[in-house]
Amino acid sequence: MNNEQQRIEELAVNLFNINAVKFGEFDTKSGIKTPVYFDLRVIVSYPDVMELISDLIYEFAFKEMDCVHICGVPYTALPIATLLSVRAKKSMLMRRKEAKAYGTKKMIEGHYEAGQSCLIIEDVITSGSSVLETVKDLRKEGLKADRALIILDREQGGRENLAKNDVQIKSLFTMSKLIEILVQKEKIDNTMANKVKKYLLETPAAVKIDSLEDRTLLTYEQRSELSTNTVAKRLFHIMSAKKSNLCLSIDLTSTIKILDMIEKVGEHICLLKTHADIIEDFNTDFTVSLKNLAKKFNFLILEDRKFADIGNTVALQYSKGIHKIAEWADCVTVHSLPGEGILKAINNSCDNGIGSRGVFLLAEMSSEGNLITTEYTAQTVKMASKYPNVLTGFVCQTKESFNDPRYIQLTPGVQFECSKDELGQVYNTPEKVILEKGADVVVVGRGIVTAKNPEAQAVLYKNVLWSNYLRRVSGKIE
Ligand code: 5BU
Repeated sequence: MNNEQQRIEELAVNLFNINAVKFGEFDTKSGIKTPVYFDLRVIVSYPDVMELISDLIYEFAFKEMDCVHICGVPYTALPIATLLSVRAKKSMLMRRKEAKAYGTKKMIEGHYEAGQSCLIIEDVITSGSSVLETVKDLRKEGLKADRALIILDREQGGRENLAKNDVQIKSLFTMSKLIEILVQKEKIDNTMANKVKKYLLETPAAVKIDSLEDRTLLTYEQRSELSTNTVAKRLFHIMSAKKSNLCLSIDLTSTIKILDMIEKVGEHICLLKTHADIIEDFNTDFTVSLKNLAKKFNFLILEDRKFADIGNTVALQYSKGIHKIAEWADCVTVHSLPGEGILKAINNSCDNGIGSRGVFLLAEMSSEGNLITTEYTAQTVKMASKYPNVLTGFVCQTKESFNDPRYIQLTPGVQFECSKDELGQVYNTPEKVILEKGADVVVVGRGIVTAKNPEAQAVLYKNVLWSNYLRRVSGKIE
C-alpha cells in the first residue's frame, strides 16, 4: 500500500474518532432521514487532523495545480485554505458571507486582478451549491474559478452540478470510498455500510443547479466592470453612455455611400459592422475617415471578416493585404472551426503592438439550414474561455449558448417583422432577441440601410432595443 493511501485511511479513522462523521439516524434540513452525518467544523479543535488534511490536499492535488489564489468556502474550509496558502506560499482570498453594509460592497477580500485564477477549497459537497456561491462571487470579480478541491464528495449530484457550471472538482474521499475504509478498519459494520449505500442510491440526487446568475439580468455597467477584454469594456461603456445597443451592419459597396450613411446614423449606434471585401473603392483614406467618424460619434468598428483559416494565414489576413484590418477595426469576427490557432493568431497580433483588439467568435448563425450544432456551439464557448483577454463576445442567436457576463452576445438577423429573405436569412424582432434570445448588441443591416429614411429608422430601432433592454434588467437598476 502506498503512503498516500495509508494517510487517507488514517484521516478516515481520525474523522470517525473525533465525530466529524457519525452513523445512526439523523434529520436533514429537507426532512429526509440520513444514516450518516458529517460535521467537519469540529476539526479546528484537532490540530493533527488539520495538519493531515492540509498535507494530503497539498500532496495529492494541489502541487500540480496552477493557480494564483486560493479561496476557502466559508466557514469550515477557511482554516484549511489558510494552512494551504501558507504551505504553498500562494495568495489567499476570502469570500464574505454578506457584503459589508458600509464602505465598499466588496464580497471578496484580498489583492487580486481580473483574469487571475482562483482555486476553491471546500469540506463537503452535496449539491455543490455552496461552492457555486463562491464561484459566482469570484467570477463577478473577473477571477477565473473553474476548479475546486473537496475533502468529501457525498456523491449526490454535486460533481455533476458543478461540471455544468464549468467547475471541475477533485476530492480526497468519495462517500463510497470513506465507507469502504471504515468497514475495513472495523469502525462500522457491513449492515451500516449497506444502509448508507442504500440511502445514497435511493435518495434523489440533490437539487439540480442549472446555472449561475443569468448574465442577461445584469446591466451593461455592471458587466463592463467584469470585462477582461478592453474592447468589450469600451463597448459596454459606450452602450451605457449612448443608451444604444444597436449595431449597424453597413453592407454598402461604395466608400462615399458608407461615409454618408454614417453621418446620418452614427449618433445612434454603439457599433458599426463592416464587410471590407464588398467595398469596390476601398482605400486608406477611407479607413482614416472611418476612424475619425468613429471618434466623432463614439462608436466601435467590427469588421465582419469571419476568418476561418490556419493561424498563420489569419495573422497575415488580419494585418496585411489591401485591407490591413488590424489597423482600423477594433474587433473582428472569427470562426472557431480551425481551432485555437486562430485565436492565438489574433492574440499575438495584439501583443505585437497593434493595440487592444477583440474577437467575436461565431458560436451560431442566423441563416436557415446552417450546419452548426449545439455541440459545436458548446465547444466554441469552451475553447474561447482560454482567451479572456482577446475575446469580446460571441455572435450567436440564443441566450443558452453561454452565460459568462464578461462576454457580449452579438445577434444579427433582426427586423421589425419576423421574416426571411430569399437567400435564407432569418429575422427575429428586436423584442424577441433582447428578451427571449439574450442579445446584448443587436445587428441591423438592410432594416436600416435600405429604409427611405435611415436616420429615422435607426432611431426607431435604437429606442425599441433600449427599452427592451431596460425591461430585461429592471430588477437590477438601483
Ligand atoms: P441584414 O441586412 O440585417 O440581414 O444583415 C445582417 C448582417 O449580419 C450581414 O452583414 C451578415 O453578413 C451578418 N451576419 C448574419 O446576418 N448572420 C450571421 O449569423 C452572421 C453574420 Br455570423
